[in-house]
Amino acid sequence: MRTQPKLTAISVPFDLGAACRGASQGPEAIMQAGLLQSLGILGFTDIQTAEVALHPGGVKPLSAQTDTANLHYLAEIAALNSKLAEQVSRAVQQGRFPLVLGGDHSIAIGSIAGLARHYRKLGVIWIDAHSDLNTAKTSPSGNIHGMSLAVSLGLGHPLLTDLLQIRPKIRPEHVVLIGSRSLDEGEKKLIRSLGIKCYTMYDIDRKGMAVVMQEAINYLKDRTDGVHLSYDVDSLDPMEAPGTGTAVKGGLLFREAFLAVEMLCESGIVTSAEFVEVNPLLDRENTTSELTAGLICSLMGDAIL
Ligand code: Z70
Ligand code: MN
Ligand code: MN
Ligand code: MN
Repeated sequence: MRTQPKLTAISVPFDLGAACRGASQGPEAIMQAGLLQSLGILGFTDIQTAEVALHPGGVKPLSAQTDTANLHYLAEIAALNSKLAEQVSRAVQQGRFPLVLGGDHSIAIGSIAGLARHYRKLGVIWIDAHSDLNTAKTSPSGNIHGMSLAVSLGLGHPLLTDLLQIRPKIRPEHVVLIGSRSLDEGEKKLIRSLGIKCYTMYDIDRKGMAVVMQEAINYLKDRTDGVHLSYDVDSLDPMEAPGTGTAVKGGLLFREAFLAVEMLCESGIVTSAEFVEVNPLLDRENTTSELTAGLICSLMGDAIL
């Protein structure tokens, strides 16, 4: 068995970036699916766990939603992500692979901020039914989980874009979107104007997942100094992953989803990852949390043979 990297699994029980509650219970459900035991069997002998929460211990004061100009829970999301950025940065500094368990997708703001302190040309693979490229101006919902990629590109409220005093965190030519099928008008405009590489479900159907992933890997390999995988489980078809807040029909099938992470594993380019939007309250017999744990294991090195 090969020597596995040191891991820090960072649980982020947070869901104020999403429209509905429940993704805050995602990390616990993924852990309950046996993630750490499975990684242990794969030879990960050095796994540290950490939790980043607004209210450690789970005591949440009931407060009114802080609503700043179409940015629901702006203050809470900024505070949470600033903690997460420090935690992710610490893991990298200690030579450990940061594996972040969400939580809604607004936590990508903190993950990417922490990574940006160490990688000057950070690549991001964003596997998602959505592109999360809205700003307060274009967002139809005001939910910040639909804005986290835009924020990382430097677009949005300064409380979010300026975390760790680095802005922008990433560049558009270092981003690859995979699985897109529900894009708002403003997001489409931004993808076109910034020239962001985007593999929609149309492209996956036309070319096949193997070709799409190989292109994405080749594209990022030479131009980046690290690659973060940001995996939103709503990229999966709702038949495969019912336990998520905004399921969108026509998504990735089980085999496509596994092939993608297996090819990423084989490529060796991934230096950090996060898995987000698992909502156990909407799940069916833990299908989605178990699938997510399986995808994480395959990304980290669970060879079939
Ligand atoms: C829509 C918005 C979104 C996830 C929903 C939806 C965004 N584009 N992201 N669920 N994971 O409200 O901005
Ligand atoms: Mn998302
Ligand atoms: Mn999504
Ligand atoms: Mn949602």
